[in-house]
Amino acid sequence: MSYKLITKDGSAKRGEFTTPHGVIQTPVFMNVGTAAAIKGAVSTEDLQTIGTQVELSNTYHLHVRPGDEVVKKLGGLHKFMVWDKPILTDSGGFQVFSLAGLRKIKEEGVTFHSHVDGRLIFMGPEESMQIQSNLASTIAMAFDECAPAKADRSYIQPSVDRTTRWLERCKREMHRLNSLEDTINKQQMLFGINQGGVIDDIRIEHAKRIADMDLDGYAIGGLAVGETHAEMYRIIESVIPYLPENKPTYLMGVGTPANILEAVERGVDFFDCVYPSRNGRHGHVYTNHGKLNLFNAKYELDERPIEESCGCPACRKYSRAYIRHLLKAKEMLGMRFCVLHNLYFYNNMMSEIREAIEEHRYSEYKRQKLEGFQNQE
Ligand code: PRF
Ligand code: ZN
Repeated sequence: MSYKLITKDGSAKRGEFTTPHGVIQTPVFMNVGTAAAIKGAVSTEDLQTIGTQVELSNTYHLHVRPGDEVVKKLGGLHKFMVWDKPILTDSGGFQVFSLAGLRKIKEEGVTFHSHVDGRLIFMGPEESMQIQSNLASTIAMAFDECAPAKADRSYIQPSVDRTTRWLERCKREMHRLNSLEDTINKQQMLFGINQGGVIDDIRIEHAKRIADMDLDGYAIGGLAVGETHAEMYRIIESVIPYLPENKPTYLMGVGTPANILEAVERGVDFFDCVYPSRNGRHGHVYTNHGKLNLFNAKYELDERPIEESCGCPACRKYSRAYIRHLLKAKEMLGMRFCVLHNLYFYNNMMSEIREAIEEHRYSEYKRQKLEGFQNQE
């Protein structure tokens, strides 16, 4: 068993997930490097400095460019990026539905146009597993359909049934690939993905079915796609009791610091989101007193760091005034400092969360943290 539940505080889990690329302490925030790069000129060496435990890349993007066969020839994603800790790859399911020019969904898989050169590509469960096996990530995600937020029962039920059949095919294909002589990571792990929109009974039935499939972990997909926060929290609460407690849970693509605090309280182990890097690139930085927009004129002569107590490479030395100047002058260094700070902020919050759960004071920690975010400077 690779997941060890260290302790619980209410429903919040504090876990330890052992992988062939090292141990992941949960709850954890995975740092997003979609195309094998963290946007904002952040290197894997930087990731070591800011406390990153897991890097996340995308099957779809790397298949399109540089091509998963190229990455395989170069020894896999770990060697390519020079990152020896865990990597999770998303299956392409979500990116194909949200980014690429989707053409058609069939039982076999989906056809879509590449966002790079427009060429027609087919991807099904087997193709997704083959690409992820070539990339040789630590954890591969199942190929799923993330249904639109507004979809009704008549769309969602057949979509979820197909996602279940796709999961069975993913499991079979991963088993086959892991036993091949020239597979780089023969211990690649597979996480299943729960779907079902905001319809509780479909979600629960699906959770029960995938829980029986003995996978390495379980994700909750199809959320943060336009439903309300209340609906998202309700679905997490509905589904978690039906997912194995002795396996990691992963809420895909979530979210704000407040969303993460709420989801941890309901039993989620893994998170990922583009917010810290995307906001950083726009000069929006997280602090314990809410978000700051460093483009604001009030920081022109502000000699304080972004956050006094922060240990990130930006805050240890540089002022808000200097970083504001860099951003306004469109110097890449401005973006880089903001992204490093934001990722550090998220990673550090996860470390505080783990400590609070261990000391069984999570609800008080969450209350204080959320209260702080309200006191915008
Ligand atoms: N499926 C996959 N990746 C995802 C999602 C999903 O539903 C989401 C939804 N928030 C983000 N990333 N495969
Ligand atoms: Zn900082």
